[in-house]
Amino acid sequence: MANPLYDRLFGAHAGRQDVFLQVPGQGDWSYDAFLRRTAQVAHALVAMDLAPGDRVAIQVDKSPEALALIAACVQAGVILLPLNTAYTVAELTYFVDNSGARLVVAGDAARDGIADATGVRVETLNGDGSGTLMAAADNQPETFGTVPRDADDLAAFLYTSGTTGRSKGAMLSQGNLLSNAETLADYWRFTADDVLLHALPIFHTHGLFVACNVTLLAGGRLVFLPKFDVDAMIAAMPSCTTLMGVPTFYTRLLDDPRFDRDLVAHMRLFVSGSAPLLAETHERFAGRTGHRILERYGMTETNMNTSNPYDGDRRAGTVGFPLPGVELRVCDADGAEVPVGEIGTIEVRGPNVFLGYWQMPEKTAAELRDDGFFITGDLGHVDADGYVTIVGRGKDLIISGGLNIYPKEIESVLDDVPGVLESAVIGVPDADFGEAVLGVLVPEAGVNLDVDAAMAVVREQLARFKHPRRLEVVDALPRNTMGKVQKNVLREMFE
Ligand code: MCA
Ligand code: AMP
Repeated sequence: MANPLYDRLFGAHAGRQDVFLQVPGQGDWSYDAFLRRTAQVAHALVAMDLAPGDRVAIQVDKSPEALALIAACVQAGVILLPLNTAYTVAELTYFVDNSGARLVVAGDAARDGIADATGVRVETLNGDGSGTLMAAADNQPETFGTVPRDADDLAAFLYTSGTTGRSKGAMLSQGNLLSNAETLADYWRFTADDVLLHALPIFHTHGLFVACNVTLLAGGRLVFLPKFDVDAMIAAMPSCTTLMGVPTFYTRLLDDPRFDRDLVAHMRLFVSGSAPLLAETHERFAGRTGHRILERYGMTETNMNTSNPYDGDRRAGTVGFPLPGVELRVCDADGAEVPVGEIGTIEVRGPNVFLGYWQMPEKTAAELRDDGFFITGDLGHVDADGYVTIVGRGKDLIISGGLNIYPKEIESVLDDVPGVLESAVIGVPDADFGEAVLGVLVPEAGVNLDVDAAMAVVREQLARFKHPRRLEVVDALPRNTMGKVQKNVLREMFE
C-alpha cells in the first residue's frame, strides 16, 4: 500500500456520504466532506513548504478541522506533534525547539506569544474552524495525491515527561499506530455500526490513536464533544454505542442519578484506561448499569498493551491479557523474569512498541532492551489465569484525571522560587481525579515563605493541570540514611 495509515484509516472511506463526525449543536460531517477538507489542508501544508518528514506542532482546541489537520499530516507524510492545549508558551517552546518543528498551529490567543518565543512560523486554527490555516485551505483542490509512506516511517511524536530532565519525544511509526488500531478494533469488535461517544482530548494516545483510529478503521461514527461534560454526555448517550474514558469519566457519571440502567441499556461497550480504575468503581458501575467496564492498559510509547476480554470475565482491578501480538513479561531489576504471581516491572514487546526517543539515544537505550522489550516502569504481576494486574509505578509519576505529571518538573520550578530552600511534590488521593498534586516547601533559614507568591511562579510556567492543589511548608524534608527524600513519609503526613 502507498501510505498504509492514511489508506486504511481515511482513504478507505473515500466518497462515503454517511456521517463520520457529529458535533452536537454544530452539525454533521460526512466521511466525504471530512476527506475533502483533509485534502485541502494537505495542500495548504505543502504550499507552506512542508515536506514529508517535517514536523508540525499542533496545539489547538478539539474540532473536526483539528482532526482534518491531523489526517492531512498523515496524507502529506508530515510528522504530527499533538500538544496539550493547557501547555504554557514556556512549555510549548521546548517541544518546538526539541522537535525542530517547521510549523506551529495554535489558537488565536497563543499565536503571538508562540511566534515570539520560538521564531517558527505560526498558523492559527480555532475551535470554531476559523484561523489562517483554514483560510489558506479554503481555495485548495479537494483531492490530494497521498504521499507514499512505509510502515517504518514516522507518523507522530508524542512528548512524554521523564523522571529526570525534560520531556522526550516518543517516535511512533505508521506501523505502530496501524497495527495497534487493527488489533483493538478486532478485539473490541468495532464495526461500521458503532457510534463512539468521544469526550477525550485529541492530543493524547487515548483520545487520538485509540478512540479515533479504532472508529475510523471500522468505518464507524464519532460523536465529538469538545470536552467531558456530564450534561452533554447524558444527552449524547442515547445515540451512541460505545464510550472510551479515563476513570474520572466513570466516577463523575456515577455521581449523577440520571446515569442509570435505562440510559445505557442499548450501549455495547464501555472502555476505561490511562489510570487505574478502582475495583469499587467497576463494581458500582456494574450494579448501576448492568455493564462491566472493559479496562485496558497502555502507554504513550507503546499504545495499548493489554485488555480485559470482550467475551469472558472482565476482572475488576486487572488490566486483562496481553493483546494479540504483544508479548508481556514481568522482570526483576536485572531483566530476569520473575515467577508467576510475583511482582516485578512490566516489559512489553510487539509491533506497537515505539521506535525510540527523538534525538535521545541514551534514554532510548535505557528503556528499550536489546531484545526489543520496552521497560514500562509499571509494577505488576500476572496471575495463574494470565490476567495482568498493575500494583504501582516504579517511576515517580502522578496520574491526575488521566494526565501524567512528573514531580521533578514542578519541583524544579518550586526550587527556584526566592526563599525556597528545597521542595518535594507528591500525589495524594483525590476522589475526582484519582490523585492530586501536593507541594511541600522548605524555606531558607529565617524566611517566612509567601505561598501565594510561590503559586504565582508556578502558574506562569506550568500548565494548569500540573499546579499543586495545595502547598505546605515544613522545616525539613524527611530523608533516609542515603539522603533520599522519603516521599512515602510525606504521603502519610499529608494524605
Ligand atoms: C483539568 N484540570 C485538571 C485536570 N483536568 N487538574 C488536574 N488533573 C486533570 N486531569 C484543571 C482545570 O484546568 C481546572 O482548573 C480544574 O482542574 C478543574 O477542572 P474541571 O472542570 O473539573 O476539569 P475538566 O475540564 O472537567 O477535566 C477533567 C477531565 C480531563 C475530564 C478528567 O482532565 C480529561 O479529559 N482527562 C483525560 C486526559 C487523557 O486523555 N488522558 C489520556 C492520556 P481551574 O479550576 O483553575 O479552572 S494517554 C494515556 O494515558 C495512555 C496512553 C493510556 O493508557 O491511555
Ligand atoms: P502515558 O504514557 O503518559 O500516556 O501514561 C501511561 C501510564 O499510565 C502507564 O505507564 C501506567 O502507569 C498508566 N496507565 C495506563 N492505563 C492504566 C490502567 N488501566 N491502570 C493503571 N495504570 C494505567
